Amino acid sequence: MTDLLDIRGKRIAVVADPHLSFLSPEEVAAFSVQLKQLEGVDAFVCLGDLFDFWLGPGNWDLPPFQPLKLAFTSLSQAGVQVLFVRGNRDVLLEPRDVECVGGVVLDALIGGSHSSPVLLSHGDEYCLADIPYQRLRKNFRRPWLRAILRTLPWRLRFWLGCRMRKLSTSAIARKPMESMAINDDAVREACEAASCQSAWIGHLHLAATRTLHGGISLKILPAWEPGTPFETLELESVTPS
Ligand SMILES: [Mn+2]
Repeated sequence: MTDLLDIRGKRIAVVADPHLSFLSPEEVAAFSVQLKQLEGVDAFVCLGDLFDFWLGPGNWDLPPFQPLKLAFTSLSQAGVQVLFVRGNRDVLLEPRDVECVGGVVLDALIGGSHSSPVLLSHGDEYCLADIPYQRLRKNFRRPWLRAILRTLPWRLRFWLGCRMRKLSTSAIARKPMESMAINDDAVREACEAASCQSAWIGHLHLAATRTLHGGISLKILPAWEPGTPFETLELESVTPS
């Protein structure tokens, strides 16, 4: 999973961590309305955790997700590139899972302008201090495990999803921020490998901007909530002051 799509030169709407759930249809509806109101963008990027938990095949068929499915489909039919970066909650997303809405699944991409490229990813890959999570992340990226999980009966996946969500919520609630913290060296290395001077991530559910050692600027997007506008990655002034 080292795909790195380059969409520099395009105007991109970006959102992180909406954590949409079939348990909160009103939030799914609010998000879908925002998608429908998007104008003047070439691409829409969700920087991970679009779903509070991706349950595998059948997830899109849940009634609360119908407005979302429609909104993404209209967007892609209108010529907007719809890009889903895998987060930790929807790590099991496969490209074929979003074909029905005309979307693309990936782990990272490059946006911004040709002179100021920005590396966009979920950001969990930089939280190296969280060792139990990094172990889980590695396992969920093993093709054989992914294949097994996909073929489990829907009811079992639904049960597992609800259970994982509970465990994950309580683990994060207890976790000190230090262990969630970003490893600056990891960000810098990824930026250097992609020839970018800036990185945009989500995952931490807080809004922050800082300049790392070496001059790399890091922007952390807050988790979307109803009423939060999508960010726009403009072609100019992508470097925070
Ligand atoms: Mn998240």
